[in-house]
Amino acid sequence: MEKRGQAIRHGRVWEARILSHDEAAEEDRRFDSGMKQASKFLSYVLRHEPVAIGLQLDAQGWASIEDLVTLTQGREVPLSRELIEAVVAKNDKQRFSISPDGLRIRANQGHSLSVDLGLQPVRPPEILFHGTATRFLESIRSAGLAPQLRQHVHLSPDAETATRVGQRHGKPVVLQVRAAALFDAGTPFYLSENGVWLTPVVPLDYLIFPL
Ligand code: HQG
Repeated sequence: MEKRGQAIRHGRVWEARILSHDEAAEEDRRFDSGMKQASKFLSYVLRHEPVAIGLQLDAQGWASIEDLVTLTQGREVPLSRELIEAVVAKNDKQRFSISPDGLRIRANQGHSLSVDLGLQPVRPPEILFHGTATRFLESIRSAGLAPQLRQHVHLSPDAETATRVGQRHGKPVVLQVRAAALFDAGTPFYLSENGVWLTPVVPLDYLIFPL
C-alpha cells in the first residue's frame, strides 16, 4: 500500500512537473508569437505605412518609441517599450535599431518609403547573391533586377541567405550579381546595419543565371 501511495504521490509530482513544463512551454510560445506579431507590425509601420496609425517618421526613418506606444494602445498590436526593446534585441535578422539616446526606433532596411538611412557607398565583394522565385525569372531575364516596391534591390552575402529570401516568394532560385564590376561602373552599393547589401538596380549584364 505504502509503495502504491508513494507511487501515486510520485505520479502526482511527476504530473505536476509535466504540467508546469507544458505551461512554461505554452508561455514561451505565446511570448514568441507576440514578438513575431510585434516584429511584423513594426516592419509594416516603420518601412511602409506609418500613416496607418498616424505615426510620423523623420527623413532618416526614425520614429519616437513613446509615440509608437501611445498610438498602438487599444489597437490590434498594442506595443509597450519593453516589448519593442525585446523585439529589437532578439530579432533574428536585426531588422531594427534603437537610437543611442533610446528614444527612437527605425528599420535597418526594406523600406518602400523614401528615407535616407545615411549609408555610405561601399565597394562590395566580387559576387553577391539575389534570392528570387522561379516565376519571376522570365521577367528578370528581360529587365534585370528592379527594386519593385522597395527603395533598393536587396542582395545577400551568401547563397544560403539568398535561398531563404527567395523561398518567401515561391520555388527559390539564386542569381549571382557581379557586384564589384557594377560598383566600378558607377552604381552605388550600401551595406545595411544588419548585413543586407542594397543597390538601386542590377542591369542584366551584371547577372549570372544558374544553368
Ligand atoms: C523580384 C526580406 C520581376 C525580386 C528579405 C523579388 C530581404 C523582379 C521581388 C528583403 C524583377 C521583390 C527584400 C523583375 C526583381 N521582374 N520580378 N524585373 N526584379 N524582382 O520582397 O529581395 O524579412 O520586395 O527578385 O530578407 O525578396 O522583410 O524583395 O523576388 O532582405 O526583413 O521582385 O525582405 O527581409 O520582392 O526581399 P521583395 P526581396 P525581411
